[in-house]
Amino acid sequence: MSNEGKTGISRRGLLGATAGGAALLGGGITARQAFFAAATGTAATAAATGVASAQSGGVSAPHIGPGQLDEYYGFWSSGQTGEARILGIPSMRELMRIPVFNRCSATGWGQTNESIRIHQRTMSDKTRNYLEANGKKIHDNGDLHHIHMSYTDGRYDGQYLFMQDKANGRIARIRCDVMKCDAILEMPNATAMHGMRPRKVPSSNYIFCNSEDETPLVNDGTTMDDVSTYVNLFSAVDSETMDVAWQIMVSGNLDNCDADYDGKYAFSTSYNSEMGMTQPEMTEAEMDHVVVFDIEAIEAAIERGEYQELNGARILDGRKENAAARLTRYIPIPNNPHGCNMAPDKIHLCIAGKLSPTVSVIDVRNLPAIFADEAEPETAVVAQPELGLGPLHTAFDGQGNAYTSLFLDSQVVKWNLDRAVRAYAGENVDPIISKVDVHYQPGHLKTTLGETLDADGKWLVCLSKFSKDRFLNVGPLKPENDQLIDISTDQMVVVHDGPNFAEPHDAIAVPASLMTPIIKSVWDRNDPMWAETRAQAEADGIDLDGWQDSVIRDADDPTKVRVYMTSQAPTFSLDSFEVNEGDEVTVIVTNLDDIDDLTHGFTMGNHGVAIEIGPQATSSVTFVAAKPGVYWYYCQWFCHALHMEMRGRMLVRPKAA
Ligand code: RUQ
Ligand code: CUA
Ligand code: CA
Repeated sequence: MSNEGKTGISRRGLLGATAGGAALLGGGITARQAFFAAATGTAATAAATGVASAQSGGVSAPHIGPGQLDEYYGFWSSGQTGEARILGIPSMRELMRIPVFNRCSATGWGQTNESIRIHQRTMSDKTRNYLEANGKKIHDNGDLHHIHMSYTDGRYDGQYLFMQDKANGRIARIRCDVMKCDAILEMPNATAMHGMRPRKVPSSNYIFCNSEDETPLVNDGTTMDDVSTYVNLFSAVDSETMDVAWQIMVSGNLDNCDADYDGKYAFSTSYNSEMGMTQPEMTEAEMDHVVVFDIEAIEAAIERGEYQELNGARILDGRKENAAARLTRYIPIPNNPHGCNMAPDKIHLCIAGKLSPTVSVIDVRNLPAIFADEAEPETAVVAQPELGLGPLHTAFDGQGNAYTSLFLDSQVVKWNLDRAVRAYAGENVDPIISKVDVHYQPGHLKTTLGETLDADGKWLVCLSKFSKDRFLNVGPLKPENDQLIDISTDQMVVVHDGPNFAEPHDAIAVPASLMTPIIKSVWDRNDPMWAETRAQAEADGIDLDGWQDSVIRDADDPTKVRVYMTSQAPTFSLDSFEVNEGDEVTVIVTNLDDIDDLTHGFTMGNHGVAIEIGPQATSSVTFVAAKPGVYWYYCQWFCHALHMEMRGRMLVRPKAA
């Protein structure tokens, strides 16, 4: 069978198995047109599929009763909301939100000095100046698509969660012991961090991330009109220091990425191999590609000093024209591929075709010969099953099966990897096992532990982009629909609809038994989160671990006042303090309560100031007391029968006229 026949879009492939697809494509329109048409289509079109739903009745949603705990922690991204979320699986109850790239009214994330330091740690002068010009200290938004946990030897280790911000080109880390963000990296030289994965083996020493949008390498406005100066960079972040380890220039753009289970390679899809600047240009070529990165070769090239340094990052050239360096290889893949998912069999990498109805399966054992120029890049592909319309992402059950989301068909298809490989080799076998309707237009889908060697084949969460008629109408802006699917049998069964706010792109599931010993209920008094605040307190002669009720005026700058207080339910140690109009006031609150679930807050009325202080934590906030008068501060986290009485006054004395 010629490669052409397998990769070309056949009429049968386009029609797929669905009536919806047939109706859409009846007029001889292209797959590309169908993709964009269906993305904005109606529920009726999307749901009118020819394949019977596997929902057979008789299987009911898993009931997790009041007071019962879930079996898995689900860590969810939230897209343009910019936060991370924790849901329980299988109950799909939302347990917590962790602000990362967003501002949070409840916790003061983005407002406390501690969180601003995290935001500003690697901020470039360019960003800082921009923010200052707009009266800001941090970006107020983020676009958090992908969230992944750190690995040791291909298994989750419960230490960190990593996530990216496509909007402002950042990578962040959450510490799993306290479930708070503790580091943000503003990526130098590259924009639009999209695909992001930790290395899986031997450990997640690197976080790999893709820049999706092409820009001039030196993006200072001098070569804007010359598109030939545009590049994309693949970056590796040191997961401990949260700084850039190295970057490598590629041909084309980068979309999603993954890493293998041998610690040798990373992979990125590219939908814009054309380097087009308009949508027609980006979808022009029949074939785009996957870039394969040889991690050891890259490390050796860095070691030999073959890099150029720009803004503190070491950059290698992995573009096609530098093939002789053997840092990268480009494997042709049809038509704007998207998802990039490594199977836990350690062998197969699945690339979803998006505009092609196929998933291309790469056998990583074929890669060494391709790097050695002993085989053509296309020989890496060992299967290319036609699965349906708009394949976006693939998940695995650890039993040799794959699950691919079909955006246009509004379905999940279960298929067998081995059968797909045999079919590609000419055997007459059908890789498809079953399909199930989902509601509607699924993006990512995730199986329990499916991105690890512990894939257990129990649950699949399908993150559907549209909910349309599945819930009460709440206005033109509707929730998403995260559906829970039982995959313990060949017949997939949708057991739960989970409405969710904008816009979970991705999720992972981690057994509660792994996380429970790691997650704390009370902070350590010496936590590094407030190390700088502690240093300031020591300089001020304040013991942050004891009772504090001090108002200290800065010796060098008398317009700066630091107000130290403690909180213990239901009181603040200071029931009033006084400052002068125009003072820059820093309030530092230490929560001396040391029991589970006793969070206090500090809200300064009429000042837009509110922060969370967890049990045994210290937190601080700085504002200018620009309004003479009496202002009450209060605790905004319900903590005690006398919570309402947990308040005090700030007296702002008017400037002498
Ligand atoms: S992407 S819907 Cu941002 Cu993960 Cu595929
Ligand atoms: Cu302290 Cu409410
Ligand atoms: Ca393309």
